[in-house]
Amino acid sequence: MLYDEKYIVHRYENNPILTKNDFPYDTVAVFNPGVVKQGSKYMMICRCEDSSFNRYMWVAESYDGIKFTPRLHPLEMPKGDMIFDEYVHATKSYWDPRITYLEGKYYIVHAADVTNGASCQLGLFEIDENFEKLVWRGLISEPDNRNGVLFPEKINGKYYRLDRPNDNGGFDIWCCSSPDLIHWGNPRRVLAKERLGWGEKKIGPGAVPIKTEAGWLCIIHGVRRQCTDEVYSLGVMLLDLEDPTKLIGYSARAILAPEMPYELLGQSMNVVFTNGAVAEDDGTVKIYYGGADQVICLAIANINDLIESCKPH
Ligand code: BMA
Repeated sequence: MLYDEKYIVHRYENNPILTKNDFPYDTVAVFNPGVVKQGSKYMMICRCEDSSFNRYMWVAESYDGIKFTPRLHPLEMPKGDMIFDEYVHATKSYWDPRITYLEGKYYIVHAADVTNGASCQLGLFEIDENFEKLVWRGLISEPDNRNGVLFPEKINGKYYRLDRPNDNGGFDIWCCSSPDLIHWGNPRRVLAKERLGWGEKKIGPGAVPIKTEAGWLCIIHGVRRQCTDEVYSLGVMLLDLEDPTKLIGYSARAILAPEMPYELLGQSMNVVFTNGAVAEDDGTVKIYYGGADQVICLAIANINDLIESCKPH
């Protein structure tokens, strides 16, 4: 790791860990992966794009959390569901997958630029434990919403998710609940972008919330304006364990901001963006993130440092 004691998140020194060259097809970019650990194995679903701007979800596997081997082909998409075929598959609109292990099953919330006139909606897949067969569960948000992520357990009998409504929700982070993962309601805003200098334009959830004694630790992203461009950085917030609509704290400073060449220059400039993190037994957290919408990178933090950064400031 590249240790710099000014920071609490440390980049892997051989970043990026996956690039388009690791994939056999006409792949121009691979980024923003969802990641989950199954025993000693890390399962990653990458967001891949080809030169015609088709998107694929592509599984890569690892036994050390660093060297990931992509499979030979992308995941096959389910067939025969009218809504999926018409609104999602028609535009290959499954991107930014976030994988949650919940009650013995693997769920993937993804963003979808649906073709029904609305812009973005959230979609839900289920996948088997070998990550071979996707099952479509439906569109699960109102338009216009993106960056959805499920909590890894029911809380007081209900499922919870974080999401990011666009204009009408003010580009803030919201939390809502559901009895069945399909029908969602009771939306509450948990964090407003105005609180964050590094996310003054937009904020959104990132990786699956991590349960800690201090609360649900959530790695989030924020966007700020910079002259003609936008800068995407990462931060953290802490939510109440019993009621995740209640904010305990958040990091006033970004925990990771673009500064390496692979974060500054790519399909988009100045972007670090996460959909997946793994909390390890040794108290560290592996954060997987997309660099400049082009490559996949790894950074590591100590979980206590992340919690500490959410304390009042
Ligand atoms: C967000 C999402 C991400 C992307 C980021 C930067 O709105 O679309 O997939 O990494 O923009 O372009």
